[in-house]
Amino acid sequence: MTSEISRRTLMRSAGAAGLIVPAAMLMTACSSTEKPASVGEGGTGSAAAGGGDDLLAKGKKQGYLRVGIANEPPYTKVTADGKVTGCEPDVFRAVVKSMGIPDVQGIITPYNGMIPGLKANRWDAITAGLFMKQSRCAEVNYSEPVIVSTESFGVPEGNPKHITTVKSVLDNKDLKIVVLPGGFEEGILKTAKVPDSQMIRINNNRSGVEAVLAGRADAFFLPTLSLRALAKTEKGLEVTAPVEDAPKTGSGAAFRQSDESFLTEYNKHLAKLKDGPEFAKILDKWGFDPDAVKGVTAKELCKNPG
Ligand code: 6CS
Repeated sequence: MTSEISRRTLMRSAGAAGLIVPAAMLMTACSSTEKPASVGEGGTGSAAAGGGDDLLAKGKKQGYLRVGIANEPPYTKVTADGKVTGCEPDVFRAVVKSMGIPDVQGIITPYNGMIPGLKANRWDAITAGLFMKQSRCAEVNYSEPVIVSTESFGVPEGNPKHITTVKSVLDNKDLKIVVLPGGFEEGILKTAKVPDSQMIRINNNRSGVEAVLAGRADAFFLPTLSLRALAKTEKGLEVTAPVEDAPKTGSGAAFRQSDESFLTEYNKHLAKLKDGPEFAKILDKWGFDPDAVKGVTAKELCKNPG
């Protein structure tokens, strides 16, 4: 499985996106290999033009597909040596491998750039844990769900402001809540009519935690497992129990609407993966409950408001 970064691709992506790729990744870049990059930032490569058959043929021909990711463990994770992993990319890689496409190349991007980037053919799919909701399902086609997960608040130890539900935020107008721009949690607060003045938008998870620990914000609203992963290294952060009045979250791979035939094939192979041991092995590895997604459909999750 290709897992190295091609220096040429990284520099092109970084240059094009104006983003700095951590030196560590460049250090591990293989110089002139034909292997595709496994991760870049804000890439501008030429992904498939729409049209499912093209996508499958293209993936088989070049040996990989490009995916939009966020680098937010355990949903997505780029290792120090540039490997694209995490629950969603690992499931995606297993499914497309069974379709005859051996590898995956990741492009790191903020959540609010994922659908525009997919539509602009900068990547071929989104495998970031981009939770399903009406507005997103109107723009892209999701595979059947891979994960179902919950939301929590990251708060200072002891949760001094007693932030446990969306209602507790609504009831205290002084509370400032960090959310990711265009993220699912921002949408939950908007749907609940939380004033915009109570939201602090930060695009970097560690900066979100720092804002809470420094007292510039009262909580960071993020998926439970993402906050628990951050709390392992960000001392002083407490993760609340799952937020009871947040909608049920879940995601799968997201594709362009023009790639309908690819999606149909993808779902067939995903169903086969779910019936075997590998699916549970991947989800268990990243801390997700493989049984939680049983019986849950994209149609159901796409009814989520916002
Ligand atoms: O779907 C979203 O927008 C959210 N998904 C994850 C995995 N993290 C935060 C983001 O807001």
